[in-house]
Amino acid sequence: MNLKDRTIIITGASSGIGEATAKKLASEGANVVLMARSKDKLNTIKDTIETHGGKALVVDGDVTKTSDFENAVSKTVDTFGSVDGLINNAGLMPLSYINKLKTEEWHTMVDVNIKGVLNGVAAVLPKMIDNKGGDIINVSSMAAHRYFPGGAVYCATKSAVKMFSEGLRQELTPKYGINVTSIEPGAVATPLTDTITDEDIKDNMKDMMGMTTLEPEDIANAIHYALSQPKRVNINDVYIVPSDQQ
Ligand code: NJP
Repeated sequence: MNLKDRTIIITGASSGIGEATAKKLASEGANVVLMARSKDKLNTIKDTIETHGGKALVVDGDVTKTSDFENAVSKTVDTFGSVDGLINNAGLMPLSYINKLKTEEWHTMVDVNIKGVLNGVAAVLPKMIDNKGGDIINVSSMAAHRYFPGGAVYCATKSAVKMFSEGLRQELTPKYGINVTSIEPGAVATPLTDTITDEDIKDNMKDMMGMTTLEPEDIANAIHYALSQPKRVNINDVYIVPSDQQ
């Protein structure tokens, strides 16, 4: 399906996968709505998109705040007239070993990685139901398939996103024509690991230097693939890892 003039909100659009996805979808003709907390970065990305002939709107917001999502949907409708898609991509990964009891970081991951996704869905759903269709793409992780050291809470949040996506699909796709996809990437070269404070995990990360990673554009292409299918096709899951990763 052609993305021309479809309006898609992308959370976590200020860097990494979200930024690459915004640029890709805009280059395919979509109106993209860039949501994150870093307004300056979003404005720079919007300028780049517009320089290349695309259309973008910046709405700074925190996905943990329902009012920020409501504001994003309202500004989107005011500017472009509808909301056709939501990419719940914002996320954090402050990995730590459980015995360090970094409980604040656990709660932040639950708030952003899980509740942020729920807030996004709650904000767009009434419009999509009225429109009799839409696309919801949730960025989960290979962490939904397997645990890795220091990832107990992160893996739990991404498992929740994967299973929530399946529930959404079963309840919304046949009844309302809202297609739902869970994207499950392996390692991607982004600043995601910058939030790690556990020194033991940081040491482990040094051992992983040199490991092959995907580029954010690889995930953007997977998201574009899911979005551009004919309406009758629902891509349930995209599990995408570097070719030398087990
Ligand atoms: O990371 P990064 P990625 N409210 O750090 C935003 C998943 N994933 O692109 O608010 C709103 O470049 C933050 O923006 P800002 C991962 O779990 C990745 O890799 O300005 N936005 C930034 O734009 C995540 O779900 C890998 O700080 C908030 C964005 O989130 C998604 O991919 C592997 C926010 C993070 O961008 C994108 O992450 C995998 C808030 N409260 C899954 N908090 C990987 N990179 O290897 C953060 O399996 N953001």
